[in-house]
Amino acid sequence: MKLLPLILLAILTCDQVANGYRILGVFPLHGKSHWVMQEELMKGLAKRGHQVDVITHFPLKKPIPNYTDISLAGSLPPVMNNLTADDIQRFGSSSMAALAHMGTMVCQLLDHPKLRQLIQNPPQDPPYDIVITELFVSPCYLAFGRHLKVPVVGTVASVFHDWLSEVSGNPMNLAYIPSMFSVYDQHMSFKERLINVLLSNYISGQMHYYTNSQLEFAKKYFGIDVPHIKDLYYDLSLYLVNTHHSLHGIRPMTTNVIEVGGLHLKDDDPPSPEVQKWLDESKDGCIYFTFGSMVRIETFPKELIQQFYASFEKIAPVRVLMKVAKKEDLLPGLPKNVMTQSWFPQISVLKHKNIRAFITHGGGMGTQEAIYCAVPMIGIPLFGDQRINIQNYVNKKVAISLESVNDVTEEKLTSALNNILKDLSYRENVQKLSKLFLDRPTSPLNTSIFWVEYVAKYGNVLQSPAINLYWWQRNLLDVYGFILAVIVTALGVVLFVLRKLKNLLFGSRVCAKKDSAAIKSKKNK
Ligand SMILES: *[C@@H]1O[C@H](CO)[C@@H](O)[C@H](O)[C@H]1NC(C)=O
Ligand SMILES: *[C@@H]1O[C@H](CO)[C@@H](O)[C@H](O)[C@H]1NC(C)=O
Ligand SMILES: CC(=O)N[C@H]1CO[C@H](CO)[C@@H](O)[C@@H]1O
Repeated sequence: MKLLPLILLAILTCDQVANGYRILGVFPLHGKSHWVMQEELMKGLAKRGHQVDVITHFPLKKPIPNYTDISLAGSLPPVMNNLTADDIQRFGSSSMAALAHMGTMVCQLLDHPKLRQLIQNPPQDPPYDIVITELFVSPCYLAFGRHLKVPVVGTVASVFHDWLSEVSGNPMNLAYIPSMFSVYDQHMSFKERLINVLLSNYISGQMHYYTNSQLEFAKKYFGIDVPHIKDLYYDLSLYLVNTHHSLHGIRPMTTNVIEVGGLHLKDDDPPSPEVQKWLDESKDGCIYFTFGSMVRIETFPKELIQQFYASFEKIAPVRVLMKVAKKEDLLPGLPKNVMTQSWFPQISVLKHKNIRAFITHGGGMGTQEAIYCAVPMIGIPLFGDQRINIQNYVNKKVAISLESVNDVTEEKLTSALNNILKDLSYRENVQKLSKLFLDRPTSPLNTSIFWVEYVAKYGNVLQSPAINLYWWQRNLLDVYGFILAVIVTALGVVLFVLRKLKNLLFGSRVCAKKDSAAIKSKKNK
């Protein structure tokens, strides 16, 4: 009788091993905020019993079974805690050309000895079953799939990029889907829709145009020769996108585009005893302030830091926790109600019952953490998609925006802080939004694992047939054009026949009149 559970267990274990895939994770981008999503996915796959090898700039601190790092650490200058106020000014004005150029720089890592070794001698025992890579501005890495003859999964750490719509065949109806670089919501006026169409087509065109030169890497390192960079995207079997309808709106997704927003969210380590004590003793509430993992607040101009200090002093006895990478570079005169640390376990801090608000630059991951922990936000966008992220939360009435870091004054910040602290509607709204965001049939990690295994098992079966059509076929312009031509021709024929009929019926009388008139005028001369 006791044998049955044992047999079942044995079957289950066998099943696990038999279904264990060998997975190559390709994440050569060195931004920490992009990495957190990839890290959770790859760790989750390893815990599930797959053998994962991961190309990354962030090797695991604590090894876990079945997870092997192919570390690129040190091959690019670090960006974590290394972005100054000047860098941000440059980023703020960066073009698609600059973004694509950064992508090309990341493609140069294909020359890294570890990657060359991997490309020339991919493991055979067992060989890879599937490749997972992050999609942003380095499509050259898509060539790994074709090279290893396995399906490719792409992850997207932000909203689905405008330039992926065409290559995935995902419907991007610009009448109600704002471009990722716009600040529109889903209700656009005529003018906004016009700009949205122009902007989205412009950035997609630019991105494909500027990344097309990355074909040279596909050719040099993989021996793959295709006419256009877009051809590499057609190898993608699945897209895992860090969005969710509760936060990013309602939009159609084709079968192989799966929303897994919040994949990186997990409970953190507890804060240090010092921070825990500070939070517990914040009886009047505490504000958490960070510009994320990359930006160094201490490099901002003295005038700006003074505005922050003055505002924080005014809201005392409410306390502030502030992330500062290098305390020694910070302007002296920090108010007594502010504590700084070089790093905080962010989710544990945001979850603390005394936290009342989050001052953020509006990064995709940090704002999701705020929603997860139901904390209202004050946004100070710095660059990239941060403006639209914050605008989106302002529209949902869970955030107040200070528009730009150049506009921050003591008065504006204090007024925003007082609003958030006193007007309870922000808190109520964010609690509702948090529930909408988290209520799912299964976790985003489990959803991702399911679809990765599905594609590993069945191959390229989810792709949209739309990728085989030209844009004008996809929009049925040829069909509508044909119908229009038929209608115009039919109208022409009817008009022609009518005119002929008219001539037949009344033609002789009219001619006779004309003739007699002509004769008369001749006679008069
Ligand atoms: C910061 O980045 C710059 C390049 O932007 C690099 O030269 C420098 O080494 C980095 N600093 C640190 C401390 O890594
Ligand atoms: C995710 O999957 C694991 C393993 O199958 C399961 O134990 C866990 O309960 C799942 N989590 C959720 C939230 O569904
Ligand atoms: C496929 C694979 O390598 N599976 C291994 C995952 O880790 C467990 C525990 O270390 C091993 O028993 C499996 O063989």
